[in-house]
Amino acid sequence: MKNIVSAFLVTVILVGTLVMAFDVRPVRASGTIYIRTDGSIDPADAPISTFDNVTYVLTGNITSDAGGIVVQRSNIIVDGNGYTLQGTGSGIGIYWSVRKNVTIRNTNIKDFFEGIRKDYQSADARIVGNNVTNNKCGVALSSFTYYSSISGNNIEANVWYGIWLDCVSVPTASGNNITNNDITNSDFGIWLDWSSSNSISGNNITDNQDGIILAYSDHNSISGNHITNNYGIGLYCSNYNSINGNNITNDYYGIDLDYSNYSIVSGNSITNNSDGLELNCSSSNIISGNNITNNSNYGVALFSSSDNSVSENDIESNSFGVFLYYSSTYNAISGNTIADNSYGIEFCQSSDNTICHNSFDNVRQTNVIIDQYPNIWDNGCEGNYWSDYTGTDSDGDGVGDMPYVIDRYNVDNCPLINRYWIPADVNNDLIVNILDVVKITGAYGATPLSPHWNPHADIAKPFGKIDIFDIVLCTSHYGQEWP
Ligand SMILES: [Ca+2]
Ligand SMILES: [Ca+2]
Ligand SMILES: [Ca+2]
Repeated sequence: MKNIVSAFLVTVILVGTLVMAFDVRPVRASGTIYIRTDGSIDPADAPISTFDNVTYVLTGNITSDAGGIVVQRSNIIVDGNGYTLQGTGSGIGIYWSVRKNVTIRNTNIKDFFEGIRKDYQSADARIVGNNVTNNKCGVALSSFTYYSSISGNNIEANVWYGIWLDCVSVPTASGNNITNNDITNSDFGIWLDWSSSNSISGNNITDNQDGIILAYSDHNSISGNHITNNYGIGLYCSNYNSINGNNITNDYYGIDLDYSNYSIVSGNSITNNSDGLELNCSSSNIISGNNITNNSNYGVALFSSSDNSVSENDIESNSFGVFLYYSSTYNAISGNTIADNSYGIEFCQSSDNTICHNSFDNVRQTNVIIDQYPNIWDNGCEGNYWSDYTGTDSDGDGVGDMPYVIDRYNVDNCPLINRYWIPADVNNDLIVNILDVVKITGAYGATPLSPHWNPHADIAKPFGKIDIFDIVLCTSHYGQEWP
């Protein structure tokens, strides 16, 4: 009996020492911990302390087989202090609704159904520097949640969504910033549903199934993200979005717009994906200044997509540089470098597109593949540069003497002798010098009806007249050479 009591006491002391040594005071709350409206913590013995009813600091790990923490008080900070809020696969790690100005920081949140959820009319939240892992959904913002930020979090291995902004009606989650998070190993890195005017910037989005998806979501900005080893950025029925300066590599597709209009895609690096940039049934978008290289299938592909502008992009070393398919019409493709692709540009059942001022120099000189649907290949005085053009330029105006004939419905009447680079190179000889100035002064004062009119010299506004502004633009580039 004495030995049994001794053993029991030793065990008690040992366990007590271990608990003190590791400062582990687990709360196995079958229930949930509440931060009540009056500032109290319920249950009172939960490992959370506060001195001012503003900052609530975890003092130990918490395990819950229901919801973890429910915030019922506005204007507070929950600081995890590096401790872990551990779930058992259901419930929500930290939840609040109709509360303003709540900050959640430095908390490890794992194994819940949802890691963090803030609901209806909860503005000014800050979700900062947390580890949110192994939940079904990492961070969820729902209806009417405004002016909140999700930044600097590690959001990893959440089964469905890393970050999910959702709502069932408009206006929805508006004006939220999602910045500088690491988001990995989810089905969807970031998903916006019916969510407008949000900013997604500077995130590392890696090894998810999909990187960023917008559905029915307008006026969002997606910029400066690194998106690797997922599907890249996908827009579905989403308009007026800006996708700028992202680095999208080793994804299945780089950027995919489906039924999405009036968006601007600029300054992105879209490399080493299967498809670079794809538009399906999407109109009036601007695709400009992107680097679209080394994609194994298409560089830029338009399917049943019209009235888009594709300009000033480097489209190089893809299988197909530019691909227009299924009644893609009235698109303007201008000023692009389309080089070293297996095929430069291919058309299928697509007409009335304007292709001008591009530079075509592709593998085995397969610059164009076309199927007798007519398109426009020059602007009346200048067309494109073709690496396989063999004509001469007897009058030295930079335009070849003979047209570049693709088929009888597709003719570049004004093929350029050298690649088009800047308007100031009036005679297209790859240097801006006195010869260009002379071309402009020779046409000075002319309008299109004048005998000495020279359309190549009309490089600056007002267009339709050669005047001092054309000379000023030219001389401002004086001495410049390609490249
Ligand atoms: Ca000529
Ligand atoms: Ca020149
Ligand atoms: Ca002018």
